[in-house]
Amino acid sequence: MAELGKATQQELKDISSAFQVYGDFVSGCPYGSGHINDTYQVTYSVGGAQMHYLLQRINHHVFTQPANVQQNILRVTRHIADKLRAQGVKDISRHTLTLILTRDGEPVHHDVAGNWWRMYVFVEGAKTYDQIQSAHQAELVGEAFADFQNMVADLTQPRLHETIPHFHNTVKRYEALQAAIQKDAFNRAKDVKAEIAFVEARADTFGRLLERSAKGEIPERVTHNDTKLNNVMLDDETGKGICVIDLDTVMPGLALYDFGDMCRTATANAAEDEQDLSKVYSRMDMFEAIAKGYCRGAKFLVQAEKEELAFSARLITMTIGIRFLTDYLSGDTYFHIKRPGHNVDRTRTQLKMVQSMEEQAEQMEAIVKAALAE
Ligand code: ADP
Ligand code: GN1
Ligand code: MG
Repeated sequence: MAELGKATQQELKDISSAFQVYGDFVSGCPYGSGHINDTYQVTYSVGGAQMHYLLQRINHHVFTQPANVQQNILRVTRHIADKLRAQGVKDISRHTLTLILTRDGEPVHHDVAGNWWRMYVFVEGAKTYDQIQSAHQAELVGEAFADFQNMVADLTQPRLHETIPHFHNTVKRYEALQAAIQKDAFNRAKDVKAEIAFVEARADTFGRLLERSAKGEIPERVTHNDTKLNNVMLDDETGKGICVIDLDTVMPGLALYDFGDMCRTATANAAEDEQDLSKVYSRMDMFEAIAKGYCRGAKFLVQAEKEELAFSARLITMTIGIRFLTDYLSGDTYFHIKRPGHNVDRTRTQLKMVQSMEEQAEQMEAIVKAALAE
């Protein structure tokens, strides 16, 4: 798929003027470290005050129906805002994303070049972290995502759009990997033999949650589906997880995948693309803290979900590893990369995390039990 180039100042000015913002455009700059969309912070001078906005080009190669994504996000964010208002929460636009509509009243702007853009209120005084800083922070992250699941739990009818079908279906992700290995379009399979073997050796576990879900033991819920650490904004003063962001994949799914993805990123001792694998392992102090924070908020969990919490961390980490590996073999078309081999580095950290979690599986089960008992 074609890489979407970076927007110029003039383009950012023109595009932001399609939205209901007032005052004078000052500047725009690339923002954040997401792998999918193109994110910009734009600054306006409004009545003499500098105001920031978050402008995003939706990756329409990944989200082929951007209008559906935006319908979901509008619904989800309004639903959360209504709940917060009813609870008397102050500063609602710091506690949920708030879309700024276009001048035509639409939640998305489709430009002449065929790109899809959205604008959000910029959440000030809070930031995202690519790596966990403390166990206390991990606990707050677990709590924030559990709160999010609680808030959207009743958004069942009509069903949200499935913005990416089978998103966390590990069996299908593995099939896609096998197809990419077969094709080996870039003659890269030879570089990742050990990684492929690691994945293949565990293939019999990939259907475990899908099977329990098909049997009705694990319920479908409304879930976030991209609960990596840098998709929650933490307040600069209190450290609390105040705003869950990156809502493109909020749709029906399994709560376990959300829990697993928090553990994948927030228990990691090193960056997702760390090249020194001796630094990469899953930290049990962080796992304990996330499990505590999440279980405190997720009182809705049924028995089968409780049984699979520790396993879900391994499974989702494996799934993301499979996706990075598939993207490497297919020529790096899905995830943004900053260097050749970036997706191999990411694959290796994920597989190392899986191995680390396997080695600590018993401890993880004990931690989950204790967290559920609190
Ligand atoms: P991607 O899908 O590419 O990961 P995100 O929606 O997660 O894109 O945005 C990328 C980064 O931009 C986030 O990690 C966060 O740091 C920042 N960000 C996103 N939305 C906001 C917002 N409303 N206010 C302030 N920062 C934001
Ligand atoms: C992507 O958009 P971002 O960077 O928050 C990806 C996730 C992966 C993650 C790996 C829509 O998340 O599924 O887990 O990268 N998002 C999408 O870091 O594919
Ligand atoms: Mg993100």
